[in-house]
Amino acid sequence: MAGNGNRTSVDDASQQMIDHAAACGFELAWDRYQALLPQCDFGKLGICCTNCVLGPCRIDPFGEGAECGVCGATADTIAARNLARHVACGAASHSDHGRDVVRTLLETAQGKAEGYEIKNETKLYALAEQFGIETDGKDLRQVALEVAETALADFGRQEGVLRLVSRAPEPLQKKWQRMGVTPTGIDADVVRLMHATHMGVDNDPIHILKQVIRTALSDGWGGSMYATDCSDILFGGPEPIRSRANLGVLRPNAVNVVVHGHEPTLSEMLVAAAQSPDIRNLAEEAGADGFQLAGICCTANEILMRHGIPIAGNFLQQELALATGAVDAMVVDVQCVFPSAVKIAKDMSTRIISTSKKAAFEGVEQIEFDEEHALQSAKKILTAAVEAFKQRDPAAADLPDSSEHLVAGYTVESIFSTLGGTYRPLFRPLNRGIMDGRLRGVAGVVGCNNVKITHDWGHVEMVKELIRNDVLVVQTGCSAIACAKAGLMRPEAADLYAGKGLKEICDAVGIAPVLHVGSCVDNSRILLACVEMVKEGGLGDDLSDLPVAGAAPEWMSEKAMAIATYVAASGIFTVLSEPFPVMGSKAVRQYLTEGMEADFGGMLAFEQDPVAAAHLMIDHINKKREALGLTEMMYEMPEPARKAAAPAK
Ligand code: SF4
Ligand code: MSK
Repeated sequence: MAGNGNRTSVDDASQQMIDHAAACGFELAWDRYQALLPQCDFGKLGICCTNCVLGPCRIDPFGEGAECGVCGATADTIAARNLARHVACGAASHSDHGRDVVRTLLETAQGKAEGYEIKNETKLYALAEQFGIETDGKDLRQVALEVAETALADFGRQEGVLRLVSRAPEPLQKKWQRMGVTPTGIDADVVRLMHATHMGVDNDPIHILKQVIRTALSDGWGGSMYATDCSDILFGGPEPIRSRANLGVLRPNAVNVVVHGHEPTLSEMLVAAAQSPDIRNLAEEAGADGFQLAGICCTANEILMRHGIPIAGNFLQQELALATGAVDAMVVDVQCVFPSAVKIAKDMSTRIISTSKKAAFEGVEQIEFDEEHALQSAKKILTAAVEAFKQRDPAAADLPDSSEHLVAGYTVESIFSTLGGTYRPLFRPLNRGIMDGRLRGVAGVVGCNNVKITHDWGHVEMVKELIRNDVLVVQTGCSAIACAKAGLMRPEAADLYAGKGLKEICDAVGIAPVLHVGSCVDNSRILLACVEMVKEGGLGDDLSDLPVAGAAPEWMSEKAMAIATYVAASGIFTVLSEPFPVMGSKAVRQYLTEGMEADFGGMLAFEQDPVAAAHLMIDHINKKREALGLTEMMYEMPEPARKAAAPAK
């Protein structure tokens, strides 16, 4: 495992629970990983194909065995096709989430979705205007109906161009046209990509990669962007809000309900139901000190951003939360939920409640969430949690007493008002900070946890190194949760960790050096913040001109592969810890890490050491500054915090 000495996690609360789990005999993801070693090298290199039953075929990377599969497919074709299937799945996951939010907006407009209302009229009207929908003389519901129908049509669009593509700067749209990768329709692009990977269809690795890029773009500038926009319309646009993060937010005497997964429609309603008098009475009658709602993974980020509901933990803390014995209900929907949750909860009073029509867990209670009767579904879930609380053995619970303060809730709109100061509503202070050399640039650091790297180490080390070098950091997903737990999202973090220039900006506008911008689908907010930086002027004409970079220092999911691909194809240099499983193909590796830059202005790099990766990003940002003629920084660059770690074995 790459990382920090003998620790499994750099987070003390997590390390405490990992040790506790070992003492209790609970098996965790790290144990299963060790039991699986050595993992298959053909899989890692992406040169095993199971796309038809003439195989499985695997190519010898050293040229001593088979050079191609039974059908003649080479390592290049196989690796590109495997990547295509991963990205198709990642894009489908974000986009199916986005579709459900749009459908909830539609049902709300039709008066069919109990308990939901349109909370952000400004964003609704902005989207209506972008779609060219006439709003004069129409009531709010009618406008919402037409917006939702127009957005849904983009999911089923068969030809033409995805509507939100027009938000990208024109030079970028032209690059996409030239390369033949402009997204058409969210569903159709996934289907076409899957078709391309069928045995005997697309065999040219670079041609396959172009199709991969088109589908990834239909996620970033389509499915994910719709998920964010329509969530903001329905549930309200986030504003900066204080909260806390880590397992210590769970309370010994409360009915602890942990929501885990991704879709915000149910969790929004759980927040409302937990405040209703009848449900609060139920908890009191059971002897509880109310409800404690907390989140894991991206559902956590959704309700943190809009309601300040605290975060229990990130991806690799899902089993640790259960191991506390203090969780009464873990309410799960889709994506990133370990099947193992059932095993850990089995011997406890904890109820795992599965709520999505799309996912079932063997042996798990299903309370299917129904948008038409959302409040009733939420109350039923909380009632089950109260029943579990009554069964909880307080003596068996072991809760770490640790959580950290944070500020979350930044969006393109709220960054406008926070950073805008006297210049509201402009990105001018941000651009000016970069131009006058107080800020070196901006980095988006996102993504998961991975058992191959000490838990949270990659995120925290990378982000500390970036802010020390005057790079403002924006974050989503489990990476945001890692840095929140490490105290990097408190305004005081600027004094402790930021370089002098960044600290001056943070002090002037009262922000932390690390800004939480939401869940995985909210990476679309980062794209749009970059668009606003270009529009503001002085930093070039395209996203690829900006002194910005992206990273996923502990990524693990297929969604992360889709995200990294659309970010790079939008012109932004992006560093990932684990290499994509394509390294068995020279052609695919070279295109992703070199060739892409000439075509799109952005490319990928793979570097497991987070400090070395941060310096790849800083070098890139410096290169972009130089191209813009911004060679002077207000303060000198500090010495690196430490030497890069030796490459992981
Ligand atoms: Fe083998 Fe070709 Fe079938 Fe893949 S598609 S399993 S390489 S025969
Ligand atoms: S939840 S995709 S582990 S960021 Fe979005 Fe975290 Fe990665 Fe899932």
